[in-house]
Amino acid sequence: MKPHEGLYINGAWTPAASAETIEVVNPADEQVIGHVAAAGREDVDAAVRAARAALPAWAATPPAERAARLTALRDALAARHEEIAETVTAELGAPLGFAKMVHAGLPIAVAGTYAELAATYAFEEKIGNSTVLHEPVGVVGAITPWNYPLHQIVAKVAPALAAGCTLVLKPAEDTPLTAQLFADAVHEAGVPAGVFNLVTGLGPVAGQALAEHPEVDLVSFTGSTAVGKQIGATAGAAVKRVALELGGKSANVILPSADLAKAVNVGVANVMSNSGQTCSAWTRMLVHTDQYDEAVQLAAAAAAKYVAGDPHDESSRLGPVVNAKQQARVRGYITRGIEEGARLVAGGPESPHPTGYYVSPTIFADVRPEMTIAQEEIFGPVISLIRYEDEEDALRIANGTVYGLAGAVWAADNEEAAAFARRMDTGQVDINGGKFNPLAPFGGYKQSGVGRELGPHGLTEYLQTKSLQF
Ligand code: TXE
Repeated sequence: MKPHEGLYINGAWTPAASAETIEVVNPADEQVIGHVAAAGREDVDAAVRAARAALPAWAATPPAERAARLTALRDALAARHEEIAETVTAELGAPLGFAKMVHAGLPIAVAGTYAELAATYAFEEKIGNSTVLHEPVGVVGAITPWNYPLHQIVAKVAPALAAGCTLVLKPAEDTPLTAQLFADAVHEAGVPAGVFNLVTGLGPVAGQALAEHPEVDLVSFTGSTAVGKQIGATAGAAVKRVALELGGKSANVILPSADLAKAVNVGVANVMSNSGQTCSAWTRMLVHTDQYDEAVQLAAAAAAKYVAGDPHDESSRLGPVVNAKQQARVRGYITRGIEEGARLVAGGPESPHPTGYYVSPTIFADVRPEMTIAQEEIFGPVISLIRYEDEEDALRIANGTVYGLAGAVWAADNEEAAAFARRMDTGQVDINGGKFNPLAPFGGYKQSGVGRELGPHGLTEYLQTKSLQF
């Protein structure tokens, strides 16, 4: 797509007051593919004022009409399915097939769920002699990352619109073109001017201005734990609502009764997809000591199938990571793993291609739970295989990080796996490879965040409660 020059404010592409721009780079070949405006404080302020002005009318719009706009938004996104996938491939480097199925397909489905929820949600309920009203929180500042450029946007914007909130979105600087496509879809869907506004820009400038803006009632942030803590502190000081979806170090627990080959293969696929840039990825594989050596062999063989290459080439199963900084960071973690004594059984710190920000699919064996690679989020195609002695040991290891976003448990039957999952300190667990549910709440325990996204739980984040006593 050809980038828009300005910012989408009050229903129109508007020139930015700031003269700064951001370069958009294709991580597969390091070529510049466009430039977008880098909003300054003044631009963010204009966008927030537009959202504030549009709030009363949108909040008072009947839910059925908000649902109709969301249906139109889903349709406008669906009409752009191919273009979204191509754009995500160009600015993130995701293999095109995966981009079509997940990067474009998932957010279209999620937009559909909120069209339905807007129409059916009980925005009013009776409790005894009270009528309880679930009202929009107000103006939302949404700050999103680059790893699932459209999904992260839709997971905030769709429930906010369903709730009757107005928004300003600050997407990641690496993937602004997908955000512009989204703004075009919102416009086409007939969402009234000012209800949704887009300010592309840098995190410490536009993102920070949005998070600090006194006219923003709720900040919804997805990104690094470091920035999340800062945003949480700012919001706390202003007694402002905040939702944080942060990092993870999820455990894939393979109990001795499980189908080992299936659990290992699905586990490797889970981390390799999107080049490991998934906050919920099962980056720690926990295997019983008796099955450990076999699991190491299976994992190394599975990783070898992830051929890194041009995302447009159908034989490529692994794209690059998003930028040079992330590539250096991931390679740094691999080096650290070797230095701390983990055993490399696939991949390594060398890049498989001279150009493009590629990282080799990497498997570490003999990882001890306290090692850096078993504690910190790497955000690349790297898996740590950790040995456990018995179930209690597995549970201690699974729960032994500051994070708690997702996880998986495998066993001969679902009940056995679910019994273990109930004891895990984490927000979402897949039982024996459980099927993805776009209505299930997603979010973190511990330092993985505050609040939930998706489905009705995701909608309540954007609502506040008033009770009338009769
Ligand atoms: O994140 P940042 P980065 C993790 C992952 C990754 C690491 C760094 O471990 O390796 O974070 O990624 C905006 N005020 N995740 O540096 O900086 C920024 O512009 C307000 C996990 O890309 O947190 C972008 O829009 N906003 C993750 C968004 O925050 C600020 C997804 C995320 O960028 C800001 C991505 C500031 N001071 C990374 N500074 C997940 N949970 O899915 C930056 N931003």
